[in-house]
Amino acid sequence: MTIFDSWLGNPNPRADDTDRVRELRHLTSRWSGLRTLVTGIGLSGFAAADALLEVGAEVVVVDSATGESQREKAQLLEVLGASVHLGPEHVTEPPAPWDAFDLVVTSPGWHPDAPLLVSAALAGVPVWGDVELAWRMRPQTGAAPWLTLTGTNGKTTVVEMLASMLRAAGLRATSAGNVGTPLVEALRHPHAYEVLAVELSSYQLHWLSTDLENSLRPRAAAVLNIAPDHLDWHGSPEAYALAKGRIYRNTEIACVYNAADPVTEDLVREADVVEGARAVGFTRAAPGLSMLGLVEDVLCDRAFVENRRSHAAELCSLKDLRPEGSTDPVPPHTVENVLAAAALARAHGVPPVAVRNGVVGFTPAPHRVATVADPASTGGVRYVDDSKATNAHAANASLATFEHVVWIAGGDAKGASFDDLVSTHAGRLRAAVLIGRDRDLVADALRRHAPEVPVVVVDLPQDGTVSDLMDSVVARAADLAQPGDTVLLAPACASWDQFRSYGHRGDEFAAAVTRRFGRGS
Ligand code: UMA
Repeated sequence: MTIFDSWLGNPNPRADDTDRVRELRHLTSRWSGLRTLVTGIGLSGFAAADALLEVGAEVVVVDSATGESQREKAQLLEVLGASVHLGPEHVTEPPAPWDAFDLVVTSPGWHPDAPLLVSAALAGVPVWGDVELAWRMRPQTGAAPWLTLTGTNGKTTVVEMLASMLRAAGLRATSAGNVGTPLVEALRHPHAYEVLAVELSSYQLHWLSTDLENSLRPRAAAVLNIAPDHLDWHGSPEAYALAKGRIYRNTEIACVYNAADPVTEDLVREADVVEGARAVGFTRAAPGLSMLGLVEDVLCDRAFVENRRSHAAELCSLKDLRPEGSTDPVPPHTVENVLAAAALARAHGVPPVAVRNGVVGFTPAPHRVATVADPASTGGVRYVDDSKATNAHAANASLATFEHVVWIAGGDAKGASFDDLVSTHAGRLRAAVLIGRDRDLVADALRRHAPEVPVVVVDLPQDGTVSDLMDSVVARAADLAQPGDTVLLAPACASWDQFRSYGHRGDEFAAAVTRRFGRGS
């Protein structure tokens, strides 16, 4: 038992795998007749139920919601042979006595304290997440290796960049996992992939099996960074970090860590890995032995080269990280993201030229430090959408990119505090415009650590829409900004209290900027 299992075992009891499920290692006849309860009919639950039905398992699905999308998916699964129960009354007690089930497969968003999952543990029924299920359902021969990554911030960017590098090397590759495509779905793709770039959330890592020997075995694994997040789900920063650290278990070739984030290196040290697996760091400084890093403006590799004592491979330059024609500064975390993706790709044998081509051919997803209006069209102020900064750690990275900032912040804080963030950046804050349910937490931190900084609170107008809200936010920010400043939407909070998603929040911000400054922005 590792430190992770002992820690995670206590607050959230889990039943060990039974003999019946321990033998489920590949797509063999043993799956047929397996009696499963799938909790959740979202992306991962639907994909898990579908895959289980295809291999002949008996499948019961429960979900507390009864909306149109749940009902449509329920109908489809029922046609395929599942029994589906929707509604809050079905997620407290099992639909039949527990001895009618061999295995529970849970969707990652289900909290470990969910009554049904606690009840399964007490009855000795193992609970796997959809990632464990996908791993066990890989074909016995020729299965694509997994390059896995997790972290508080940057996961989706890095996993897409990694997939881009793998494809640039001529490999049939895709991104899967928390990024959006459930892993069981990626596995069943008609043109089998040669390698998978896998993003794992702390929730998904929590729900890996307790049976280390048969569980996930990544070719290479990375933790990008660890900062407090999802504390309401995991209960403590330690439990969150340890869930993240599970990604290194059974790693075959390289455990990739962030040299600037000692917790990630500690997690490598604690991990049970395959003999011969190496620790490989990435750094924004000159790389030491077994590291990837930056020398002047060149990103280079001193880990996966021959003669690494005296030699480094050139991967790409800082210029390659900017969009064509852009003179925007390269945010420090972008350098780290590229190095992390490159480390995983290099562990899989991708040549330096493909790393560079993968970087150049990569388009970042929206709402990540994206300029939505440049100074020429607004009287000298840059407007930047980093709505994806849904926690303090991400907001820290984007605030660090700009010199003078009118900061738009607030939303659902998910149990976090903002003292470190505000005290670190007090000197660069021109003003703050605060929104959302937990804006007082941000305001309190500003009062404590940046009392000189003007703070404006903007409420959702009565009977108004979020577009009206964003119009006021942009108007107040524009009044406070001086030429040369950046108005930065980097809320350090989730968006769910007022918006459908961080994407919706960012779109509303960009639309409000366009309404104020016109299309040329
Ligand atoms: N449900 C219940 N009871 C509960 C909780 C949920 O009945 O107590 C039901 C909901 O009504 C819903 C279903 O379960 O029908 C949703 O399950 P889910 O929340 O696990 O979501 P999925 O649709 O299966 O999507 C999940 C990931 N969601 C979460 O982890 C919350 C998706 O990550 C992922 O893309 C998808 O699997 C495919 O792998 C999203 C996410 O927000 C992007 N992740 C978090 C993050 O990145 O911070 C971790």
